[in-house]
Amino acid sequence: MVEAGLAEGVISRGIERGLLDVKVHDLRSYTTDRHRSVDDVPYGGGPGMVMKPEPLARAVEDIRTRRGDPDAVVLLSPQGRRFTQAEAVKMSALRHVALLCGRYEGMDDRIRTLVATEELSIGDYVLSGGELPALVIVDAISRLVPGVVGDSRSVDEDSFSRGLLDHPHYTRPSEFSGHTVPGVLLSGHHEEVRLWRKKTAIRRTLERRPELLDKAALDDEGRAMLDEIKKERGAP
Ligand code: J9Q
Repeated sequence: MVEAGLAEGVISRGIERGLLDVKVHDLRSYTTDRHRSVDDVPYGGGPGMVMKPEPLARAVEDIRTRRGDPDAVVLLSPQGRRFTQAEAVKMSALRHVALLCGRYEGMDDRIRTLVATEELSIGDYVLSGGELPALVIVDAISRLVPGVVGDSRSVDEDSFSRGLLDHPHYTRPSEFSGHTVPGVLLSGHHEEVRLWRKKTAIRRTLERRPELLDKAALDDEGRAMLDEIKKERGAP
């Protein structure tokens, strides 16, 4: 599943261009028993299986030997702190990150205390394992590595890099199913287009994710727009 995700889109382009180096390690190849067991019954009883610590610890040891010490060993789990764009920015500055994907009901907690340097969650939903969260994190980090995304303006203008939701986008035709494109976008007035996009982004953020505005670093112009929007909407 992870290999399939790495072979597509922005990540595969970054790997092809030598800007990213991503290696997937199969836990089963770090087992020593006949059945190549990566899980076992939980101490204390109960349903489900728990991932054994030894194969994971051996896998990280192998990473240290082959590729040098990682700058972070990240355990993906619903118990982790939330992975945000700010986390992506911090991680994109690291040279080497190891992502540990748990499966089944959980992982022996000594992997967290002895091997992991941090624990991250991509959101509050139940998944079958950490593989898709790991791919999400690789994608978010890869886009921030210079050269991976062709046009760096796309990265700078990306929704969360400004702390706001995006404004709407349109392309041809100018009328589709009876719905037209806002006139200002057809006007050729670059400054008016800039102001419309900024104000629309702020309005959408206020309507859909008001909590983002508390953290967003609005400049004087942005704050004036927010005041205008609130006046237009009337008393809350
Ligand atoms: C390993 N649900 O969920 C959200 N972020 C990470 C996870 C997760 C999960 C199950 C196993 C990670």
